[in-house]
Amino acid sequence: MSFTLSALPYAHDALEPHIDTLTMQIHHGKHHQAYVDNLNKAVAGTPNEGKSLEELVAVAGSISPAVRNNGGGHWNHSFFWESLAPQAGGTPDGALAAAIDASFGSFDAFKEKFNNAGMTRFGSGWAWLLLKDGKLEISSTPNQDNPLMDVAEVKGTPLLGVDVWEHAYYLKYQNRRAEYLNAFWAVVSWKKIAERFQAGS
Ligand code: MN3
Repeated sequence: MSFTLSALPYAHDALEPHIDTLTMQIHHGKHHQAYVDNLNKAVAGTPNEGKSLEELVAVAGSISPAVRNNGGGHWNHSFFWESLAPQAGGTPDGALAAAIDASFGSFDAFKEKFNNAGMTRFGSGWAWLLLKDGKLEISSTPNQDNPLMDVAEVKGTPLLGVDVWEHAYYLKYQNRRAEYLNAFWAVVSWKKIAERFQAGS
């Protein structure tokens, strides 16, 4: 049973103008597809063939770099597409909003800290909002690592992640990562993030 690329849960142009159509086409159809293809190649004929993506990610520190990087890439991008939606953005409500206020002071303070995690990740990687021991935390990871990995500096259950690899924003925003990070908030599906929060807390 090999890994496959799921279709996007919306059209390629659905996140315009915040995330542009061509970026979505290349990011999903080329970059994410390549992680899937390279993961399948890396596990073929090894004891890791047949293991689930979650099983592989959990032991990232003791598997080959090809499985760690491409398995992380497949997991992270699948999670990312599901975190976004057209006509989304705004602010969370209910228990998630209360937890964000309690952990970070306010929604604006949370956004600032999350954006800062994305801005200060040198090179390529991800910024995360995660649940750790029942509390919300913000972290960032290099390359295609994520908080589910045994090698993560801050381990926990990811609720929201943003891809800060240049391939996620360069066509529209060029070197302006801050502008991309600001635009990202307009397409965050707080409905999905709240579901993950409920399931994890
Ligand atoms: Mn990417």
